[in-house]
Amino acid sequence: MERTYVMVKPDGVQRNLIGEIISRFEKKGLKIVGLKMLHISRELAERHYGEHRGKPFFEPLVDYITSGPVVAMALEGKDAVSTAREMMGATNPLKAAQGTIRGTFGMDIGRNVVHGSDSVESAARELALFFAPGEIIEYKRDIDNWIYE
Ligand code: IDP
Repeated sequence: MERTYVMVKPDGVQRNLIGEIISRFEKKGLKIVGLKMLHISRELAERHYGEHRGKPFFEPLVDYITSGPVVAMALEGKDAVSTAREMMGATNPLKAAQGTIRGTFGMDIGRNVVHGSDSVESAARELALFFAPGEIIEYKRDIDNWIYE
């Protein structure tokens, strides 16, 4: 089973979309193995988005992601990284397929409601940035027999 890092961004929190977004992942069958609210520091934001340093949107992106609390999630499941990305839709919400989270709830690339790791490697890196080892919870979910063959 794979793990991914998903986050409700500050606009998602302010727009009362926390429950809606978590609910979509839960209903899909992804298992929540880590969950918390935090206010991201500039230092953490700059590490998380390190690959974008130097790009014109880097500073506005750090301002955005530190502008209010976020909800951080560790999700586990079959192909969790690509599954969560597909559920979120394209980075630009106006390009994201209808029905996806960004396609349903977003208008602007700089306010795109959710984050999800883009590869297994970045998932491991981001999970380690946002969760201490003891904050990822291993547990058995009886319903898994009805979700997986
Ligand atoms: P992703 O979030 O879909 O993986 P990335 O290219 O990794 O997309 O970009 C990270 C975040 O930076 C995006 O989710 C978006 O909030 C912001 N971003 C990316 N490109 C732009 C841009 O051209 N203008 C403003 N913000 C951008």
